[in-house]
Amino acid sequence: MRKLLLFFCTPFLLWAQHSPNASKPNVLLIVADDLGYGDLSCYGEKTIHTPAVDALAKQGLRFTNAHTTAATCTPSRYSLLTGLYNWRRNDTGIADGDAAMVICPEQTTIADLFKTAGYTTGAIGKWHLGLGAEKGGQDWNGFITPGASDIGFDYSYLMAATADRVPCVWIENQRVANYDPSAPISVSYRAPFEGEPTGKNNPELLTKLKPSPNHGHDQAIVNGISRIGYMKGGGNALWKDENIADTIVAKTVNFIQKHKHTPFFLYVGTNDVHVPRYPHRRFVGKSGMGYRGDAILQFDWTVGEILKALKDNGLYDNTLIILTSDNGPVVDDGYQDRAEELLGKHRPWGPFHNHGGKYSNYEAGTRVPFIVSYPKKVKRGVSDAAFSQIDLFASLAAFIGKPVPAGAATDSANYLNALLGKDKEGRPYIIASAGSLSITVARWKYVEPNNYNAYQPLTRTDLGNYPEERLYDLQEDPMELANVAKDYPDVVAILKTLLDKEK
Ligand code: NG6
Ligand code: CA
Repeated sequence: MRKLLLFFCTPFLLWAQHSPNASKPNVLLIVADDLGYGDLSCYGEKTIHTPAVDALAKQGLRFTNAHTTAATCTPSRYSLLTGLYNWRRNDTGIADGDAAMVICPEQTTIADLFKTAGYTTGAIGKWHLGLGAEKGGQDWNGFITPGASDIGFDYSYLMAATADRVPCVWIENQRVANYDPSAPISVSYRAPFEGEPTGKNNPELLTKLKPSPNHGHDQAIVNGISRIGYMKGGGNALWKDENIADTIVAKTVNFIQKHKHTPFFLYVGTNDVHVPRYPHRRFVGKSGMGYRGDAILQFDWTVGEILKALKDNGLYDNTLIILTSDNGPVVDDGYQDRAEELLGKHRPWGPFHNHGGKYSNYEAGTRVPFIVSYPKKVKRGVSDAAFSQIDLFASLAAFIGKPVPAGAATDSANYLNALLGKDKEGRPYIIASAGSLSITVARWKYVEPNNYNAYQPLTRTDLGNYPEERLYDLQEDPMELANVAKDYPDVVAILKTLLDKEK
């Protein structure tokens, strides 16, 4: 009887498995954290080997000229998810772990777009876009609202901010995962909790990583690592840094399996290679570059596992995969992980300015790895088309044949043809923000003058800020060493006008 049932049902099951997805491809967005242009072997690095990402690049399209809108996480992800420039607001800077939602529920996100198109939507991993209605007002022991579900995500499994910021717990569908009632959670970014050890006062408890001097990661201690901010409680719900990548993989694979019969949009933010870098022991010592290199290998493994899950579930060919990073690389970002001294010949910045990565308006701050795979339609190879993450919203709307909702994503334009490899030029100009704004048209990059700090001594970052206007010829000078503004006043005038028009 069972056999007979199976015989009659099989064609239906096969149909059910393939039919809905055939018309609506899945979209998977993998956003690495602080992964530099030079951190992947498919981007030409000989010092590190990233086979899973390289395999994706090999059968997809690898972009050489793709950009974030900002050189840090919160503003960059804000723009990616909303299609709005972060610099139009003054409150999208690096968010505390108890920050309120940076994207208000009234705004339309890329997740809303997919949800209204009949997709199941998910966000897994690093969030860093605030939770709750007001700073410090979250109920970490109950329902945290508003949250990801209010901006279009049906499912969420998130770290509130970064691994170096409290609270160090996973938040699943707006409640602390594995909540431990015996250890109620309190969080403060103002003052320590009485009786709770801190990295500053109890360095003997820092069994896993010590903070770098003066960075400020010397407050609450969780899992033998001190963090930014203070927290109390958490008990069994506290994460173990060495398991973060495994958790992200497990939740992602689970999501893929669960939704394999219906179309999904999944946003996966890896914790790698953000600080504190404390990879699983499977990866420790494997890169020869210390924890930072090992975290890159862990990232590569993460990608491999996710791709495998897509393949195992028969979804790989029908999933548009985009892999990118939220900002450029940084070496010492707050912990004594020996990243600097073990770097050797590795250049996280690739061909761009040394120490001009994260936080900087030099190319390495905002030009990022960007790989697109969709075996059905994406041309294989390398694309030099100019692409900005700001355009993901409108381009993905076009991909699924939906109009951008009225009033939403007003900075986002449709460059789907660039994503698919049909358009070799891409966006006519790229705007990025880090300190000041810059605009790039073809080989020319103009950076507005400003009076911000030129150098960040803690991370040894050259921020690229100058009191006079700058013009770089990226073709001749990808390191942006020579300011040629005085030699090309006409180019400066054109770029400045174009930028002013956008503001
Ligand atoms: C900085 C932190 C840095 C990192 C960054 C956010 C200090 C001195 N440094 O403020 O360690 O957490 O914020 O990184 O506090 S991001 O990739 O999420 O934007
Ligand atoms: Ca980041």
